[in-house]
Amino acid sequence: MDCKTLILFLFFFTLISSADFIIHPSNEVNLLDSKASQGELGWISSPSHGWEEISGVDEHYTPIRTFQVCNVMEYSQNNWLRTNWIPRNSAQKIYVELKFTLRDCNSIPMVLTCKETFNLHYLETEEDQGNKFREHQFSKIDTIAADESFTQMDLGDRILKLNTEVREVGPMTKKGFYLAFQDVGACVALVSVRVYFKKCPFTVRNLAMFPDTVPTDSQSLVEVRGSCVNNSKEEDPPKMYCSTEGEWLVPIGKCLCNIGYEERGVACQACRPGFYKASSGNVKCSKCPPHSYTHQEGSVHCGCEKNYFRADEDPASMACSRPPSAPRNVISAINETSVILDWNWPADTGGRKDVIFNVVCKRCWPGPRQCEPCRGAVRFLPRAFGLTNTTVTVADLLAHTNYTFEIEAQNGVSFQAPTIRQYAAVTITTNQAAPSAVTVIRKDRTSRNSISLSWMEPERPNGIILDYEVKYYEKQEQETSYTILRSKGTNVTLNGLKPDTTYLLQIRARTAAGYGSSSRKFEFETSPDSFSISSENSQVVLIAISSAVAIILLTVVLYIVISRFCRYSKSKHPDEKRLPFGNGHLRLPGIKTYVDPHTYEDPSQAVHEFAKELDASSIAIDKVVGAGEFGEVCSGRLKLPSKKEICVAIKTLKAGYTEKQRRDFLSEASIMGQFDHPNIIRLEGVVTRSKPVMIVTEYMENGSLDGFLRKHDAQFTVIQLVGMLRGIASGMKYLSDMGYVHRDLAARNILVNSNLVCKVSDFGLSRVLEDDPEAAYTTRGGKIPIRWTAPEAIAYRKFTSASDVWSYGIVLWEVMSYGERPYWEMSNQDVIKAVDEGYRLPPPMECPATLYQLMLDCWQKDRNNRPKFEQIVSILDKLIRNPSSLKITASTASRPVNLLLDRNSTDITSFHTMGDWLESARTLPCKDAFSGVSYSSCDTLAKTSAEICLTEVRPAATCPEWEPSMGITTL
Ligand code: ACK
Repeated sequence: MDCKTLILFLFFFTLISSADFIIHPSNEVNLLDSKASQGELGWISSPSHGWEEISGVDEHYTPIRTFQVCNVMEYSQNNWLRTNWIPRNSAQKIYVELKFTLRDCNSIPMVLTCKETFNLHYLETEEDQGNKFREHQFSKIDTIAADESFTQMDLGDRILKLNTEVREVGPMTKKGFYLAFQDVGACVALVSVRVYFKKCPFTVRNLAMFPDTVPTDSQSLVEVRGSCVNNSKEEDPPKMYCSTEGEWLVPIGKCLCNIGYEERGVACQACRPGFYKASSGNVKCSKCPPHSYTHQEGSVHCGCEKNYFRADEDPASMACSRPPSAPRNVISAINETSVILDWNWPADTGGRKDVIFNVVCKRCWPGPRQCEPCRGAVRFLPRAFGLTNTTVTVADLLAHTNYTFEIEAQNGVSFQAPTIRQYAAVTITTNQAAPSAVTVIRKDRTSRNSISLSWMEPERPNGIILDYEVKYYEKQEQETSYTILRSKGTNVTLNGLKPDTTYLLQIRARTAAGYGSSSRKFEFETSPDSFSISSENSQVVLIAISSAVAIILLTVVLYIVISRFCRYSKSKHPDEKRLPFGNGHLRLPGIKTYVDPHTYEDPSQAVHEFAKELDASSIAIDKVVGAGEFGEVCSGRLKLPSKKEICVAIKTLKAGYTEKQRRDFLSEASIMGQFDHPNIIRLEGVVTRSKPVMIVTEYMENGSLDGFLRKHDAQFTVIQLVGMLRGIASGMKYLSDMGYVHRDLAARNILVNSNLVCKVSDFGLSRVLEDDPEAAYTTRGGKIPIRWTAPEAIAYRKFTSASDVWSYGIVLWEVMSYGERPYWEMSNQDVIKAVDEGYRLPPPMECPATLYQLMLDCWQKDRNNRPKFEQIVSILDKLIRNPSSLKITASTASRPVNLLLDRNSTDITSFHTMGDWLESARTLPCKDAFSGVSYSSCDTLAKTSAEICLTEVRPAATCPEWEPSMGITTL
């Protein structure tokens, strides 16, 4: 048979392929596309009678170049087809997409060497080697088999099945490479070969431009700094991460449009005429406020119309304004030498609220109108300038005098238009008035029987003073008998007084208008007969004694207050973690609560209360399995009193420890010893009476959960993973019910046994601060494992069971991504910022939508909106009972491009809330049956659950080899 007749020339047939109409994503950059070549491709075929280049047309009748081979009638085929040299550009990871048809061997009669595969090879070189071709230099990428081969029947129907296969090659290091196709006896037609790499394409996010970025071949993300678009500036340095799949992740930071520019699309564009923007920021340009305008583009403010102004402190958004009109309807009420002025607000305040009034006083003379500013001590109440009310009292004017008062209105822009002075005036004449009071009296001389005094004329005599009246009396007489003297001048001598006696005295002036008001009472003493302690001296002594008593009293009071405060602060323990109300709700009576070992005065008392003392001779150490904070962690065996041996982990305290280290080391046992739950690591006992000091716990064959998952990447069913997660949630529910806040819940602190039972561990008191290598110092000084910790705990140390729920969400993500590092290689600072800005980790690959929704619930910013551990356990139970609910995955395609996961707007799943789940699921007869149990499939679930309702989870009977046996086969 002519072998050519076996090959199916594509252009005679209809090609069936789901990939026919694929539009390549914009993040793929072609290095080679055989379909794009119109002429001969010129690839090397060796031997020359092997692969054959053929011109044809594709399904759209576009001319294409193809290669085919079909030497199935001859033995020992080894036909090579090598591409031209393909420059690598900057790519590290290359994708090869092959489209081909392959003939089903069974459908070829009387074949000799028919195969249904061919091999794909590559060779990296620094330069084009021309026609030099040596097979042995090539490395194999893969054997390519067809998903669908065609038969004689298909030939009859003229239908060809087109296969599409994609292979990854990398990391590439040299300047270019060749691909080669090795045929070993198949009947195959290569319809097209496309070679491409992926890049994160140029994009603009938050007004920052991110250039085309080629990812690295490794798992880590490439951090890219964005540059602000024109007319904008950085508010927070913009950054994004380029993933290996050519996707942009986690935009952080942003740029803001400059003043005069607004965000339109992905650019900052100038404000249009009539609009302005006075601040940078992503707000729109605003219309010019009333009485202002701008004819330019990109205005930062609008200018004022004629006769309108803006005060320095006026915001650009405020209308331009003008000075107020004059006050209206001024009225005056004269009382002797005072006047009360009242007026109304101006008819026009100029468009402002900051109107004030100034009162100018002028003294005027009759005749040709002549005025001058008031002099002397005219008083204005409350003041003359800057009045905000429409009234003022002017006092201490001269009697019988003409005054004019000008009341001027001003506002914030009056000083900008000084020529326009708006005021209202009122003229008054004061009445006749008595003189004002004498204020200054001086004692000139004192003797045993007389006192000489002088005084100053009243400030406002209000006329000619006719005389002064001097009234005086003995102080102890209380004004019942007094003496009055009259004096034409401003001095007087009082004679006939008693020696060593205190007198009170008042003076008043008299004019034609009558007496003025009396001065205040002045006190004078006549000289004593002989020397005795003066009243002044006795007063000093009295003051000294009372001050001493007051100081003593104050000291006593201060002492009492300080000592009470100290007692109060001592009684409050600094570490809230250990308070029994850590969960934010009151503990119910009858429920066991966690007791903080710190509350024991002697910590070793706490150890012996909660942990059993073991005899060192009952423990056999086998080998070291790891390093803890205080010393080595070993595996070994413990002989129980029943003589039975169990496998144990032994934590030792290294020699040379301080007393504090010993206390901290044993505090873990004091805490662990209080717990009794299948998902909390069980304490067997402690050795404190001999050295080394040891903590003995149950042995967990598979070690820490994070390492275990990394080692068994993608090897478990979703139900198995959910089973593990359910166990962790159940352990955490127990801890939160006990009032214990863990603070460092992370996959590295979960241990896994041979039955895949997960148990919460790591309870040391100093642990979060010292032990965890993930813990980093926060700005407030504490050390916190940032990636696992809730924002409120990072920001202000609010550690509660709700913050443990946040960490549980991260553990959920770690489990579903098989031990991937949360937030990859992002810095702690970037993580804090991104989380604060609302970004959340994206769903891990193949993660069921319901589990991703649960993660998002755990990562609610408001801790009151996070689920309780009890609800998490119940949700996971229901997912396990209804495995089909785990089939819908939260694919990356369904998540928003910028990973800003707004639950309200993102349709991640067809189930809107976990409540839907709770509604739809049935109740499980044995509620806690699933603690730490793994499930291999839905079919075995019912059986397994029934069994574990009856079976206790026990440690393995014999100690396994250290190399962990996963126990997957038993699942
Ligand atoms: O991941 P791993 O193998 O599991 O390495 C760490 C190491 O000790 C330091 O903590 C292992 N380890 C701790 N406790 C236990 C335990 N109870 N059973 C088995 N391995 C343990 C842990």
